[in-house]
Amino acid sequence: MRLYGFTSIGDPDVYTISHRHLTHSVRKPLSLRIQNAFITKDIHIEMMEKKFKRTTVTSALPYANGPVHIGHLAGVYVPADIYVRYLRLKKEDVIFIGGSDEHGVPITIRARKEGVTPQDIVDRYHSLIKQSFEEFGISFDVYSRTTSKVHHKTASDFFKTLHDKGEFIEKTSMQYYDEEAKTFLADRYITGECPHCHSEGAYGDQCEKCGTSLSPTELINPKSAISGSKPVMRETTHWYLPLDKHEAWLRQWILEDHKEWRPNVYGQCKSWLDMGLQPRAVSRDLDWGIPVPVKDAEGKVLYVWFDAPIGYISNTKELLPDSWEKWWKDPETRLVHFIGKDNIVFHCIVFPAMLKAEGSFILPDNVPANEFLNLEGDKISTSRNWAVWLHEYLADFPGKQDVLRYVLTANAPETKDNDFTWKDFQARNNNELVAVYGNFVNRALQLTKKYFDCVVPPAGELTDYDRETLKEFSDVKLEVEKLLDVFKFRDAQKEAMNLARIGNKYLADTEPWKLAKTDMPRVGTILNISLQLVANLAIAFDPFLPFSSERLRKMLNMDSFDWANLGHTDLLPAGHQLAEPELLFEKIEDNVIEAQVQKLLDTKKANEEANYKANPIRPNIEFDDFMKLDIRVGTVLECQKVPKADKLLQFKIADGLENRTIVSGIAQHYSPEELVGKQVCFIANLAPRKLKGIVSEGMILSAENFDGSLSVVTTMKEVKPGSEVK
Ligand code: B3M
Ligand code: ZN
Repeated sequence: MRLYGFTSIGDPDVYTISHRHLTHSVRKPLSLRIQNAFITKDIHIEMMEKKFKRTTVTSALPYANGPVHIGHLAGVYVPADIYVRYLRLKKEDVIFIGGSDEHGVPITIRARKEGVTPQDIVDRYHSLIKQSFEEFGISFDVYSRTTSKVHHKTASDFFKTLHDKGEFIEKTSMQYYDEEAKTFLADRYITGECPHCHSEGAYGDQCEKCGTSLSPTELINPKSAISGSKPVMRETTHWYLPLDKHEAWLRQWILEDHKEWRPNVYGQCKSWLDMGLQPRAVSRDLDWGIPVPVKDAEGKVLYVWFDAPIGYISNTKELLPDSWEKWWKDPETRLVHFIGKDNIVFHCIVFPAMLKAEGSFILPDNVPANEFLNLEGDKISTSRNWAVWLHEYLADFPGKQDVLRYVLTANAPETKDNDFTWKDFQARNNNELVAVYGNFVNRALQLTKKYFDCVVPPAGELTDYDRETLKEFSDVKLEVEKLLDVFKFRDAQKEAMNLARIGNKYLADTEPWKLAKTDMPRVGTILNISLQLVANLAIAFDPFLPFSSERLRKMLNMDSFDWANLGHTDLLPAGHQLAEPELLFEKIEDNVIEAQVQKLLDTKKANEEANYKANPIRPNIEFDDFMKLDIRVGTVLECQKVPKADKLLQFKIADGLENRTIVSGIAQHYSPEELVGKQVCFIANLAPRKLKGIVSEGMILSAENFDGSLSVVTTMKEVKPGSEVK
């Protein structure tokens, strides 16, 4: 990342930006009152130079086939909500669009499993998800759904426009068809033997055992997951968006014009673009979804990833039937998509290509995608019930929405995957929310109650220390603002907490309770200053902890908040009546946390038992059969990732004779550097086979943990390469 230094050169409205040999001046827009900024990202300059009248904020539409958990909240909805609340506090024009994604194959699979209709599934989860978001204060202006009439029409018309403009190509291909169920089969509906690792139960799009992406025709002995019958090949025609035709402008737009995007987002886009874009099918043979609105398209629906992002537009229409267009078509509107990292390609490449092809829409200005949040060291998983579900959290911690919001932002997976642990949750509540923020607020309010009967005392003469404290406070405020502007929510919240630390220290240093007998006017000054800081904190934390700020607003008896007032020291005039103080946060005890940890341990145990049942010990074999296996120890000489295969590593192994190449599906569990020099056990006489074009001469042994994580098998003492394992 480039470094820019900002230095004031006299005129308070003009700043010099120096970057190596380049020096030029920019005029500071009035809305950004930066005094002595030093920022590490050029994005801020872009934001200062670009003038937008309004902002359309969208957050990924969750699939309505399960409840939402802390991973959703941390990755998408809390950051989006912080940003929107911040803009609203700045009195900017903003809309916040959300909704459920109710199409797609997984919903139909779930419905089939439960013996209900897809509509039943989405009705159930749409309401549950919507309610969870409401309860956590995710302040959508609209939360609708992709089964709505408005959306069906909008998506259908969008397809038709592209179709009529000749923006699609039609391609006919052979696809599996289930003659018993009389339906074409989605990739996920076909199972069979993996052509690479030969395990059973691989899906038509991927083998979950070895991680190789597949196409259904590669499966050995394919079976329909619907009827169990052997599917046959049939011709089918689909519409494709020729992304290859969009590649040139996409390269320019992302790689040149949007260098300020987060490195993870930019990097993923670059690697997609560098691999070369291919036409993408935008229709499917399925009976759940939006019918393809052209002639002779019976049994075909829009691909879920075609209609879902259009859902943002449909939901805006639902919110603002008469004025939605300015939020999507006016170049003075800024469009920002909040998503998780698995949605990057759709929001940065496919959807922009759709919008561009349509012709009248603006493109996203930024796509601040997050990495993933893990839970107690393991990947969050719906199927393994390894999650903290929002509705369960609320049942266990009523009224503590802000605590979770705070902890999730403090650990936000902004640059890398992060971990949620209950211990950390407790520590952040007790040591930060209670001991710093809550403590300061409570002391300031209680002292005012005690000495001034809940009335704001007048401030007398300020000491140098008072002035320093106020100055320090207003500097930090600028820092919070700057970080929010560039989507660094985690750091912004940390700075907000630093404001509380300043307040806490001020009270500890000035000790007004010791002066009460001797110098009441000085006590009044100290408390006046402290109360101004409290009012400031309520504003600074409002985007992050809306419930607490609202309670504090009532205690302070303030009408409303305005970000522009942040840093001001006259928010509460002398004589202003405060309400009765209450505790803002309360300590969370060990037993409460232990209960949550126990709940997870129980889940783990249940998963282990289920896993054991699913993988029982296989039938006995004869000794001679065992002797056919030749297992050896080898030393890893080289190890590297296999291009275009997320899960594969290529090894060069010293095996005592010559070196051999082995390809192994453990890239998600080890980085190549961790393995070089290590001893591994491998099957030495497995017939060679090709994986992604590389001939693999053997198989490295790993133990598979119940949670699916892999641990490579090694020897307890170092042995000579080529040693037999028996
Ligand atoms: N429903 C995928 C997901 O929830 C998808 C997002 C759609 S955003 C338009 O991860
Ligand atoms: Zn496989």
